[in-house]
Amino acid sequence: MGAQMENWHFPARYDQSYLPDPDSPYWFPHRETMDPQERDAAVLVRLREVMEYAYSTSTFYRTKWDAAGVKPADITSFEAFEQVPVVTKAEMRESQANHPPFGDYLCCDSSEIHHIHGTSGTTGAPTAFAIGRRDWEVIADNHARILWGMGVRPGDTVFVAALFSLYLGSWGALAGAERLHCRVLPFGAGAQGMTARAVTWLARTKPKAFYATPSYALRLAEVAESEGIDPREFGLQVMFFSGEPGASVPAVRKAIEDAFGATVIDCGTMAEMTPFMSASATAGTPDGMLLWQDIVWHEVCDPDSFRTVPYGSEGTPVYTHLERTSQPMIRLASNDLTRWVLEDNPCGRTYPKLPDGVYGRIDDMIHIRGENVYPTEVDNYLRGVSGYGGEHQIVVRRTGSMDEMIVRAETTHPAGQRDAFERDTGSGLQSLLGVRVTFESVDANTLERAEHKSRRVVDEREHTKR
Ligand code: 8LH
Repeated sequence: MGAQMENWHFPARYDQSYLPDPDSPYWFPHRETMDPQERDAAVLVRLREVMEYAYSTSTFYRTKWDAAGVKPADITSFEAFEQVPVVTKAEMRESQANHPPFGDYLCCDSSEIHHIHGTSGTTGAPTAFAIGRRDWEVIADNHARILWGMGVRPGDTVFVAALFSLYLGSWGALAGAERLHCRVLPFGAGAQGMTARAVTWLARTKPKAFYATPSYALRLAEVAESEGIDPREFGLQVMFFSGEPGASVPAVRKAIEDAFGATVIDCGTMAEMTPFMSASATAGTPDGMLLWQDIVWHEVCDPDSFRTVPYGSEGTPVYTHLERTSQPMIRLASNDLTRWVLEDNPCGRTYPKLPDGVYGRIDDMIHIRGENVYPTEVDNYLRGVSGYGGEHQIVVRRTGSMDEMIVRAETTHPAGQRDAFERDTGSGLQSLLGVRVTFESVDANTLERAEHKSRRVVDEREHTKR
């Protein structure tokens, strides 16, 4: 069984010169289309191997599992695996504070480290990611394989329009496209005037594929249009996105498709989980995200018990590396929300799927007057309203003892002619969300646009608590 799976080893080993048959939609036909139960059985053996490796090379996992009474050798069923305590971001921060800079979950020799990345640290102490040299090659292979699934081929030009700094998104996309023998344009993002320059370079190089965050793609379309250039002229065919919800939010997806005339592909787990593209749609199954279970083991779990929920149900993703030897994550809790299904995929891959993508973070969900509001619901709604100006903000504040939600949206309607827009949009939002909404409109192009991930929610209740 395992022997039939192409290049199935731990530690992983891939032939760096391998490319599939040009006519094959699959990079590894067997692994991608095999009976999912057989694949899961091979993964279970692998989970034990990865745990044995982590137990013997890291104090972090040894201490954690000893305290929980978990032994790698006992992981002979998925029920047993679900008893393995999850890793939280707080634990990683603590481990790095006590064992700087990479924490005591660094499982490889520090001489093996090839790249250092990290979180931006805007909301607390940054976390450092150390990625081994061999792991980087394996990540590149995995991402090349997933890009192949999206329809990207050797020789295609791939335009990477995301921050080239600590952020792993851009670097991971670059590594995959390089391994796939593409022509990569590591354009970047975030510097003054760079979006206008991106328009020029896209028009000049006419890439086949493009990578960014979804909000940045919308920003780029606005800038192109303001310069009199139709983004469809770039000739993009595949646009793949990660970093935030958007590519699976129906109205955002449609806005990108309409603006650029390209297929929109959603992908992405977490930076810690690089190869983060292990959740990704494909050319043949472009909606939602497939869980490439032989690269990273994805579970969708109850957020309290961290036991998997049945297919069809909502839960929080929990991720386990199957190939990383530097900082392997074993049951990393994401704090995100999603729903998973296992059904026939049109592309023929036998992976489970997140049909609505990852639709939000548990901690971004706004709890107001007993209701849960997902910011993506507001985004999805506003994009369907005629006269919406393209950007909005959600402010939650406490007035007296009552929580109040204010949605401030841009409109293209001229001042003095906004009454109907304000009334209809406000009442539409209110009935969609089930909470009272104070709706305000502002001029188009006045709210801040994201160059990276959007931050549309301002919860002033947290400030008043401090
Ligand atoms: C997403 C998505 C998505 C990420 N749909 N939410 O871009 C992938 C990696 C590099 C990344 O963004 O990592 P980072 O900065 O650690 O952020 C991870 C979080 O970003 C993740 O937990 C989600 O909340 C969000 N995210 N990709 C919806 N396709």
